[in-house]
Amino acid sequence: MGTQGTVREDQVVMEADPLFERRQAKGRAAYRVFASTVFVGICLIWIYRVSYIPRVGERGRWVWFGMFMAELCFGFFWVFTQSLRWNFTRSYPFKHRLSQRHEEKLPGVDIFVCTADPVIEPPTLVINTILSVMSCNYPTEKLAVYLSDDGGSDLTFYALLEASHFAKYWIPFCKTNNIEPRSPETYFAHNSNEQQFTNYQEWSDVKNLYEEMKERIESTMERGSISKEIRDKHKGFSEWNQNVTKNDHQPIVQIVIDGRDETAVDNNGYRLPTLVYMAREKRPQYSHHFKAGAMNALIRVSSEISNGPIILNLDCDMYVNDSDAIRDALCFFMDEKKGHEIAYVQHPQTFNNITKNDLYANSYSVANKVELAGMGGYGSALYCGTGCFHRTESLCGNSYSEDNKLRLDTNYTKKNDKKTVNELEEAAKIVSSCSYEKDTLWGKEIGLVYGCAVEDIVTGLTIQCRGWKSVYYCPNKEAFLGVAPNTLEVALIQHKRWCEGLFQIFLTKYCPFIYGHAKIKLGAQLGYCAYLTWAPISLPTLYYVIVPPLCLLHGIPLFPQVSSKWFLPYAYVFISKTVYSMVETSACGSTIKGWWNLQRMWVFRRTTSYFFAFIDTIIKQVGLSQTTFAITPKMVTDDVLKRYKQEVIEFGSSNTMFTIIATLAVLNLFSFVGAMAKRVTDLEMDFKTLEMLMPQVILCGFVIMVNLPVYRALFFRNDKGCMPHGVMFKSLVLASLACLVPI
Ligand SMILES: *[C@@H]1O[C@H](CO)[C@@H](O)[C@H](O)[C@H]1NC(C)=O
Ligand SMILES: CC(=O)N[C@H]1CO[C@H](CO)[C@@H](O)[C@@H]1O
Repeated sequence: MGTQGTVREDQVVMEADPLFERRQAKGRAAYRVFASTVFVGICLIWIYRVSYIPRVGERGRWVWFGMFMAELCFGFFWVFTQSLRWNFTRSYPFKHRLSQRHEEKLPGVDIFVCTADPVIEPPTLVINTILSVMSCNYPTEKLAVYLSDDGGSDLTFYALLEASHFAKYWIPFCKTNNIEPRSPETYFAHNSNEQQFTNYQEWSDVKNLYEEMKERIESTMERGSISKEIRDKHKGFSEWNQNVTKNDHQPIVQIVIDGRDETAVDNNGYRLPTLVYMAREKRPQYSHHFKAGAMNALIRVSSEISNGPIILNLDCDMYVNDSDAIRDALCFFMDEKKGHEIAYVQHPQTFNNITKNDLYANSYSVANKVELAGMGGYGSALYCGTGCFHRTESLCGNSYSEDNKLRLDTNYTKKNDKKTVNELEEAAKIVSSCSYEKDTLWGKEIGLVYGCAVEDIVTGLTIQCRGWKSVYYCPNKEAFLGVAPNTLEVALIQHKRWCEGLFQIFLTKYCPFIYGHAKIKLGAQLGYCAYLTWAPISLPTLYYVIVPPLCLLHGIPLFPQVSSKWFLPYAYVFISKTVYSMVETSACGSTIKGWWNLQRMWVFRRTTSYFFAFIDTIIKQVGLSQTTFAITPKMVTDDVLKRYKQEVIEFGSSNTMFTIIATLAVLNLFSFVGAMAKRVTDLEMDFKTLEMLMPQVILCGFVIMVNLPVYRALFFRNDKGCMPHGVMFKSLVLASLACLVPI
């Protein structure tokens, strides 16, 4: 009888409208036909290379083999990128249905914010992120916000305390006036015209409070230490004695706001969310495993304190731009039919400081709107390390099973209700100590995986291989906005780090073809490889921007002549790929100039970041060096910022990457000019040779066009962001030497 009741209830639920739905993109069949024709073109190119190898003793025989290898690599890489487009689907949640059906039993959500250095990531940035999540449209007693401070800095702790006081004004202000976005810095920067606001007095009071708080934090930052007066106000400061340094200190856990406490209320009398500061123990003799280590410590600390079944993981510079973001994500987890399979819901990484034409190609609009959605279509969305909602149990190493169906509803939070704040803090300190993970599966099977510079991607892969599905959700209104690099150097260094980690995955046991074999779909395995093989694709790219121009200079043709039928596949593949990417990028909201900037960044990244990453990964694989982790600075001088806003590329440093960029640009220019000069002077060069060199002239011309800003920075600019003279000198010498090498 009891069972019958359950069955009936289930049926009712089954018939209810789903909380989310997936729709396949229109025009998929047309795209597949188009992609197939390009593939035929690629095969013809391969056939041409194999059938026309120069005979032994003829010039350019070895160069020809190189061209074949390069085109083979490009072809395979293209196949990988196609799997991202083959199965393109989009997901749509219905949050009003969630509110109707589940408002009373919404699960607890633990939000993890990670910061690593108070100077590179200023505390004002961090607390803006924290305040934006604290004021989300979600029952506050079910929210718990955790800040992991790997800088172990009392300055960050101080900023968090200030934020906890300001939150009492900010949360009710946001909720009663329904303002967006809820990061005070962004809100006040975009709404300086208070006239529109009905309750002007309240508006200006809150604004003043914010400005004053920011002022206090910034002056404390400048002083570099906390005054005695402030220290005496909170017991937490006693943790920072003279022995505490960034890389050597005891575990510090402070519950700044205890969400269970009935007196912890905002100015309207509503309960505040829990707010916790954590600096896990650091000792020089223990590896701390960078961000993955911090995340794992947060998983354990949160399980002692709030124990929410859902985790949201954000970078410290990533504020919430849509206060309904949590509800949107929960639609996926709480869907009665499919929700129990879902391990995580990844949002795109988007940024609020992209210039109009996206100078450094940081918006990743195509990746965000097309490629990652394509991975989501296989149920294998990538975990990108920020803007991701996780089901706690899947992150903790559990495999997928049918029983997960009921788990979200269980009220986890009850477990800790009896403990005092002190007891909770002590328990949390134990689990955030260095030795806690010794001889456990943390970092291997539980939590985020250690030993990789892109711990997020590999962790996502392991979760999928345990049978879980993951969702990629790209809303029209961006839910989370971060800060993108605004200098070329930082943009390239960031890519190098990603690319290194990605290639490392490819070379280890986590290679999707092996690790994911029979566990994730073949399309997803190929899709992963479109990212994991960034590093090796640098080699054919370098070959293509060095060898054809040099051969042009020396009069060695490498492509079929324009009037030959073999020229057609080259022309077709090149033109169709270019036009398609232009259309795709524009459809994703980019300008044509933005597309052009993307082509340039694509050459820069592949010839520098990816190449260095390739070399470093190989060196690491043979055991000559260790993983390092560079945090990318978010703040730059006004001068640099001005150039960024004007979209002038910043080269002002002697990084080896810039020498490579400059050398390649100069080399192509020399070859082009040299070849033209020869044509004018050398009357013997017959028409046929000229026609045969034409494709190389086009290729070389394309590289020169892409590099126009580089020539400007080398020879015409004189601001601080131009190429340093040393770089100019080196590039001229290297390019001249290369032109002299006999082929
Ligand atoms: C962020 O939120 C604001 C306010 O709701 C909105 O106008 C803006 O379009 C959002 N930004 C992005 C990039 O979606
Ligand atoms: C933190 C940061 O660098 N923010 C900048 C992002 O870019 C815009 C211009 O597009 C600047 O106004 C911000 O200051």
